[in-house]
Amino acid sequence: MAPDTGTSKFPFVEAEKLKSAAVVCHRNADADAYLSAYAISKLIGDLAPGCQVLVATPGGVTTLTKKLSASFPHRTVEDSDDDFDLYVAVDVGDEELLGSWKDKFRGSRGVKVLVDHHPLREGAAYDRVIVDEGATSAAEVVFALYHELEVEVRRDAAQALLEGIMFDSSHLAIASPGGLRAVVELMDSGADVVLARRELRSEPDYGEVLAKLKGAQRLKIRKAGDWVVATSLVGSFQAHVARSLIYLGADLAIVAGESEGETRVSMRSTQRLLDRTQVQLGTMVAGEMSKRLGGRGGGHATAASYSTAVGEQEALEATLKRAGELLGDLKEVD
Ligand SMILES: [Mn+2]
Repeated sequence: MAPDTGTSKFPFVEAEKLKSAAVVCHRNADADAYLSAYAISKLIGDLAPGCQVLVATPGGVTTLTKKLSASFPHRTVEDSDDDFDLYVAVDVGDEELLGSWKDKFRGSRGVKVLVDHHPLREGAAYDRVIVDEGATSAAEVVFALYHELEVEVRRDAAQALLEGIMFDSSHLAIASPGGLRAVVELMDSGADVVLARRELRSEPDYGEVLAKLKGAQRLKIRKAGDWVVATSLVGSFQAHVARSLIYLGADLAIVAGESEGETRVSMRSTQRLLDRTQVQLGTMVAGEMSKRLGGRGGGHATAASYSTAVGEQEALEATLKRAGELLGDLKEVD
């Protein structure tokens, strides 16, 4: 349970005793994770000016995050041998995504806090949890924290949070009401939405473009009643390919691929499919499949993934079978 730190508010350590903190993103940190971590670091700096904060990005960052880190520079490490007074895990979802930091958390004397918009997993080793599953981004949760603590959001943190929200909400298209309210307040704090759009634009990544086009080339179409299910096999960028297949018009996209002895299956569905069928990909497909095949997985209602040791073909077939159980018999379309 939570160590008695004498304070019930974030960061849950008295300011005078808080000398070192690590804000830990999920593996391969995306824009929401990194920018939320950046804003949390600023918040800790405001609350405990004597604290040295670093951002940890286990396994590195995405190409876009790398670009963003030039606009939002912060001392960043992948691993560390140090122990910290405070650990804040942000946007992580599955604890496995903490990489080398997972064991570090378990062995540490420091206070461990989770700030997230993914559902909390049972058995996770946090002392304090700040989770809002209704938020479309971790950045919204961080913004709410500033609000609750009555700390003024300074312009650079406001810009970071705005970009985190926009990144995780398809440029606000799927933003929650709380997310939209946060955006207005962040603009009042000096965040610039035109700048945010420009900064979030990424250079095309040749590997990603190739994966998406190959994914389209290898596309298989099935129907379950009126639902269109698209599947494909690619060695990398499975999530990007699945999202592209949704843009092309599929209701459900399942994309599998093997690399480094592991099969990764990513899936996306439309909001329409979720609304009409109540099929939650994170729990009902990815979570369920990782139980059936061995592995780990989870995610959101319309975006989820799992990894497993079985081959890509077997994983894809098994996932399709699961889709059939939930949506009705699948028929191949020529
Ligand atoms: Mn996120």
